[in-house]
Amino acid sequence: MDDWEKYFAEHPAPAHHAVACEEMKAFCQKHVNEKRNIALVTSGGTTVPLERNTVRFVDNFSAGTRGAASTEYFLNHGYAVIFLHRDESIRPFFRHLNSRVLDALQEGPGGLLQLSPAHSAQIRPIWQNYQMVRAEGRLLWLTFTSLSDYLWLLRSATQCLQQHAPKALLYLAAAVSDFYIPQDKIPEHKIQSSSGPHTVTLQIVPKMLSPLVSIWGPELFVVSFKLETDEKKLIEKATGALQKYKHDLVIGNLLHTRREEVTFVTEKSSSLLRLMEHQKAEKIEIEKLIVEEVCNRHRKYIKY
Ligand code: PAZ
Repeated sequence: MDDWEKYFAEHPAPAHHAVACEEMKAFCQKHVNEKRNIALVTSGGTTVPLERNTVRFVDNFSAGTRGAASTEYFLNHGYAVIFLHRDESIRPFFRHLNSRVLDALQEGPGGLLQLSPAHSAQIRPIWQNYQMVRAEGRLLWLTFTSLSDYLWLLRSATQCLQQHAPKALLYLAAAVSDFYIPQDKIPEHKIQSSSGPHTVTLQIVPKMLSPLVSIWGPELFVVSFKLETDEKKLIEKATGALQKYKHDLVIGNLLHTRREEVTFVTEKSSSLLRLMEHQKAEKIEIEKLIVEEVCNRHRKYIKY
């Protein structure tokens, strides 16, 4: 048995997994019938529980901005999107309102709260877009919290999309933990500080890109992201991933500059994509440019 098979054998499927699979199947079938391309966008960080009745867990920085913004741009390009995201992470469309909803409201006739004219003008196109996407049933929301929930959904989504290759792509922007605690080493109940210092040994998560590319979705257009903090390592690690897993594209980014620049790495070349000053001033998001480029490359892949 391969390491990844052992991982799935040791970790039960999340609750309602069968329902999520049925939803994905129906969603894909609908959009294949309507001759649409489909993108799976993964977004946000995974948790690694330290207890079975989880009070504490290991987490990471990702808020899901990249995945949520990219989802909107794939939808703008006519794609249907499966948005596989960390529960409570940033969500497409809603992200434009969440943090400023109270500032955007004012009292209207009869004491009813309504959006101020300025906010209303800003939100209207987003709201219209959202309503259109809803009416067309082009966005499927699936949530995960733990690493194991994420991996189960990722495998099922990839297998489902494989039926629709080459018109389906994977855009793996989630920040997935590289470490986990084996099931038999996780205590049932809350770890007690009265027992003294607690040592946890984290095991390496099997590299799921390997079965993903070679077994679950061999004909899909697969884009993975690589995050580093050390600039010197980025291209080397991105190229290494590409050579090892043989998928289509790695998008490299650095923690502190990820909103402004990314590097597209393929087997043949690497190219930097950086927001220009005027684009920053116009508040253009880098995800708009990333998704444009990914869609171009996917179009060529489909024609091939
Ligand atoms: O979620 P966010 O917008 O804060 O960050 C996006 C990101 C850095 C998690 C993403 O661009 C990325 O690099 N994901 C893959 C991380 C990795 O496993 O290397």
